[in-house]
Amino acid sequence: MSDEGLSNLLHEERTFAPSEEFVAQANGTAELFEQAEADREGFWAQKAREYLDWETDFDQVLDWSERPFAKWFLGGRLNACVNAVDRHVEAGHGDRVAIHWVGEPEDDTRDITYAELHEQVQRAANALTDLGVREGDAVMIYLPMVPEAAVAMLACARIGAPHSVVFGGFSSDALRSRIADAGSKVVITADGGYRRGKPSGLKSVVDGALEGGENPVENVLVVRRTEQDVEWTEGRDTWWHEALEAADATHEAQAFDAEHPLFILYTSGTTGKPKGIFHATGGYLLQTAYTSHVVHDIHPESDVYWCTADIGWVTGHSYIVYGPMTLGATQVMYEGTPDTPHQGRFWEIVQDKKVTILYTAPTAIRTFMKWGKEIPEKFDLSSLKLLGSVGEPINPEAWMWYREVIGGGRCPIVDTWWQTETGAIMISPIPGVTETRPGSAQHPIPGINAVVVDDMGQPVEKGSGGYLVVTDPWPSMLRGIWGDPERYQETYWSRFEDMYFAGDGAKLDEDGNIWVLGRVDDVMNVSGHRMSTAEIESALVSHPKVAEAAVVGAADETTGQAICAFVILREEAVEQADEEGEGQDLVAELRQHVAKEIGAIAKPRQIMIVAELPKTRSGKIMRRLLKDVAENREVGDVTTLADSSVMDLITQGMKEG
Ligand code: 6R9
Repeated sequence: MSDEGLSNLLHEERTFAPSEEFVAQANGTAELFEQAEADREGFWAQKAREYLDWETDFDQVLDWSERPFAKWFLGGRLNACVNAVDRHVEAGHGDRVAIHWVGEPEDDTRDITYAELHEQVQRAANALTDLGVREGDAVMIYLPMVPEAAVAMLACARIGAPHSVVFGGFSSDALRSRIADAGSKVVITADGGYRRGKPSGLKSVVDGALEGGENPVENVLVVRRTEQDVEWTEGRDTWWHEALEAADATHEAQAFDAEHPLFILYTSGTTGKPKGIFHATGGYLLQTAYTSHVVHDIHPESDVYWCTADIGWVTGHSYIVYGPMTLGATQVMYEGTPDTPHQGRFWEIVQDKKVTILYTAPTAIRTFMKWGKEIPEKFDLSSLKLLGSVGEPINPEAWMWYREVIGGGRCPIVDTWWQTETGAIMISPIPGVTETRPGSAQHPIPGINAVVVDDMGQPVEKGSGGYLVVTDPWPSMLRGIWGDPERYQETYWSRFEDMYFAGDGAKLDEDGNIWVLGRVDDVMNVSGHRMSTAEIESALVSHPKVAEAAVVGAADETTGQAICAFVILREEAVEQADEEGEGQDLVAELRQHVAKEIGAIAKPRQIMIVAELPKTRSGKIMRRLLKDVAENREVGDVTTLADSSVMDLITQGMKEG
């Protein structure tokens, strides 16, 4: 963000206090802050017993002796699936709708009660056990937004098999490396999913990942969704519905250690290799449930909650499956995109299902702004009482639009900062307490200690910027990077002593509010999805015509950042392109290549073929300068370049191209 943008942000002085009506019903209160401050571990211990059912109570809250490896709720044993499903049925809420599922094709809907969910997870747990899945075995899930995705995750949790969900937009190659990293013996997928009115293949992508070479996969369970033709490998592939029908309808769940790994989720880091972030059962379940209660203000008996994230991202894990379900909430799950079959689809769903709490991303909000307020205005949105935002900084303008146009000026907005690594919300307004400020995530929630520090790790003064760090361990913190404890220590705990470095830059305003500004490392944020520059660069360089590549995230009005690539061709390819005048075809070919290597979401918006890249004398690519070009700015200081004429060449080429 430019300095000018920054000072604009920090002059934002509007505040919005919650209405009396909201405060009167709010779950979160000011006392939470006092309690957490007085005795942080005692606070979390009390919350752990309030929000979760333990088969065996814990005898130690936190063990931080092997820092930065934390253990929470030692001695405690519980089952995440029992907490998210069984106990609601036992408490007499079996008839409550757990999921109002809305398919992308209109009128394709299903309501699933907690009792139905209970039967499904038991059958699925038995089916997985029948396939030989045991406690500790990783199961890969590659599914569209269908209820079976939640069932599959919960069934894994039920038998203590950590799930590894991969977003449906990833390619065979991306799947293959994740299967190998986690050593998954079983993959759960679907024939396909709907995307903008058309069925797209998923099973075929899994088949591609398992072709040639060795892999640990023994069984593939296939959910039937689109009924498209699929290839079938006898002895390996089984239909999900047949496996569940054949399985026993009851399953006795066993409790697992609080520290037992619940799931692995891959996320982009600063190097090309994605990191398998893993979370432990007890602390994760606690903090997702607690934040669903005090931040999203879910009242399970009366609210209809809707989180629009995909289950393949951490937001779907924490705020579709584990948080809301542990509370026994009723929620909407939507399969499709916001513009299928029309641009009012989200608002039609809010109206039809009487959604009270909506949790979505700034990129979606900015898209809705672009489409115009006339669209949501056609629908009755009066059921809404709270709005949430997650995934990237929300600019004050989009925040105000969200508040006025969607929230009718009456709904508090919670701008929630957190990460795959933090597992659950860390910084956010508490909606019945905090006076909200457009564009700022504001303060750590009760129980969490986070600050903004300078280069030396000292807290910054009000009005200054620095790095966002978490100063004390928290229940839902990542327990590590799967198979790579050193990388965990190095990535998060080496920049500042004894503090978790999140990778984000932040500012403190004069009132002490935290403004998260975005990544300070080589990770881009495109529509709220983390993409690593290194990962896309290595995909580009794997193309036979590419010699070198540099990728930057350029500011983009809708997606926050957009992927821009600068590519140097191999000599043969340059000659060929000149002769045949096929520069444009080559750009299309390279974009397609990235889609194949990583997935369609990683396709660069722009690829520029250049003769040289700006490098320092030590050979480091100066992405800052490329970013200036990609954002159409005057190019900054080039004095540290080995060859300062390179930037002239690039900008010249841009003007001509
Ligand atoms: C939950 C999620 C994490 C990164 C994080 C930051 C950005 C998330 C934000 C936000 C500003 C917010 N981010 N929420 N930035 N304000 N409210 O998004 O997890 O995919 O791991 O991304 O997203 O840069 O470091 P994840």
